[in-house]
Amino acid sequence: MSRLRIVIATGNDGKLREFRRALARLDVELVSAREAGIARFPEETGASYEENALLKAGFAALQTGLPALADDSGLEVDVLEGAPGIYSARFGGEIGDGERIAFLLEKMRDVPRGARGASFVSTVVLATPGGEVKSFVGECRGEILEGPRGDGGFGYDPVFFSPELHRTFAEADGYAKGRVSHRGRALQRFLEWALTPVGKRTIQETAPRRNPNL
Ligand code: ITT
Repeated sequence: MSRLRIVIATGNDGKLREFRRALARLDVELVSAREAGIARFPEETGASYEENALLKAGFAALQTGLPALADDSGLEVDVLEGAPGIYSARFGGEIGDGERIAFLLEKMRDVPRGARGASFVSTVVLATPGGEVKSFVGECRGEILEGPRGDGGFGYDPVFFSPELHRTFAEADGYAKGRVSHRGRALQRFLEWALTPVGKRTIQETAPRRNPNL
């Protein structure tokens, strides 16, 4: 029998690597958006991480006829009142990761150590072509350093210092980041749910929501 296939609905190769690593235990074939022939995703017009993740997962599920998983995530900086949040990918405009980090550091230039706390937040959404939806959230705390350290990961990883790992996410290896990161935690919750036999799930865990976009 052929294995169940799930599309990973992201155009971000860093995220894709993290999905593959986190879900390696699942006996399913993970198909990237590129492999599934998806060249572009709809504009992220949602007002929350969940709405944006659903836009991506729902779109991929309908395009491919396969269940799809997407993540929408962001960096919430305490002194910036939670910014850039859902706008993290666009913070500072159409620029590269290095310039985006420089833009963030400039905004935090006068913020002393001890006041540079931040959270990474992720909502992972599973959507089926039939319109069922399930969400999983994950969060992690850290501090924004005054300069980048390390060359692994992607996005804001070089300036996000994790007290749990005693290093930045860009200095940590992928397994360590996956153990404590926002996306890693959301995906652990998805895994626990996916690996729980249906008869052992609570009613709340079993009942899917309907995709409001359909
Ligand atoms: P897809 O929408 O195609 O999945 P994206 O990068 O545009 O890719 P988002 O819209 O969810 O993804 O934007 C999240 C942004 O937040 C991302 O581009 C990074 O700048 C930042 N971010 C999220 N998770 C991160 C992580 O684990 N490490 C570093 N930066 C992260």
